[in-house]
Amino acid sequence: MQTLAQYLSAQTISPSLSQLILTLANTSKEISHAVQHGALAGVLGAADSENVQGETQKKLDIITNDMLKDSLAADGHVKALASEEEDFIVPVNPQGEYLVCFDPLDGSSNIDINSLVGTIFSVLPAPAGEATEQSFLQSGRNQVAAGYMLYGPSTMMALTTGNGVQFFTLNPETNEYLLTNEQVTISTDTSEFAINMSNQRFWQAPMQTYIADLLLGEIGPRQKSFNMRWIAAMVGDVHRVLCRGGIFTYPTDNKNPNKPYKLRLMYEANPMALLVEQAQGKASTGYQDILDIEPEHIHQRVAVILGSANEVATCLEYHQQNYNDQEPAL
Ligand code: AFP
Repeated sequence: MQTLAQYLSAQTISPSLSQLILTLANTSKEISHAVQHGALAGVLGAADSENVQGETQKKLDIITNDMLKDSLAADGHVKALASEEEDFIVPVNPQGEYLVCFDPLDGSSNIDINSLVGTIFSVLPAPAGEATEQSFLQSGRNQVAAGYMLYGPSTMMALTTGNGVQFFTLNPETNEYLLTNEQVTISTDTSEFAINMSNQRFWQAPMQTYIADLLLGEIGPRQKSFNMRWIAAMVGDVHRVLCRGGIFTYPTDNKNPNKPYKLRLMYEANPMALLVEQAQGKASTGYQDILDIEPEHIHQRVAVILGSANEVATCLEYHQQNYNDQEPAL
């Protein structure tokens, strides 16, 4: 089996991008180690702080954020980084060619129940000049690499550099990522959906109607039964969709009028949308492809509907019908 380094050296990508991906991969090995040790390392539980989004931080959110910041600063190719756990962008190396956005520990509310968590990353080209927040405000189509590491029964990495999606599995004996699945493709059709059903009453009409029709099963317009899964970590739900198809959505809701969307564009939706498109799936807000969004700020949130191409297309048909709901401004 090819190691990650061997795989990267065979790709037509710059040596600096290969090095950066290896830096991210090496840091994820340390994160995996910390996650695996859990209570033994005293890393579980909440920290005494909130992030810029007003969410209580877990100790591991802070530890993993610091690990990634330190390793990306040492890498030499990163001009600046943006993290879910940082209020502002962090300038790193004025000579760097790349900007990196990351969610150091997605699904961190799962950490205390020993369930799936992961790291999500997105790499953008750095514009010339001093790095500012404006430098990061590029559409997801500009990403030169994106992926995630999943800390589950085994530690895995999903990666795209624009040449399809590959999965690597961390060999615990050698501490090397090995290529285990090449050119991953998402089945075009599915009978499985992922949504937080407890928010049903807060959704807008298109999603209410779409999910109601799925739940009707054989006696409804879809004329087949659908199964449901919800991991509460996007990284786990998207991994399942890449492995066996499905539709995953975190739609617009009016639970909190000041926060109509949950998932973050720059370090959740964009990297996952690139992986999904590279695996022949679709990723949309309901009204436009996620990768076409021109970001307005680094912590921006968006509605997400992604997965099996035909199922996402069906869901989008509900969004094209004439309901009275207006999509809230981003
Ligand atoms: P945390 O990292 O704060 O746990 O949030 C994870 C997440 O942003 C995303 O990964 C999940 O899909 C989603 O939240 C789960 O949200 P619910 O709380 O509605 O289950």
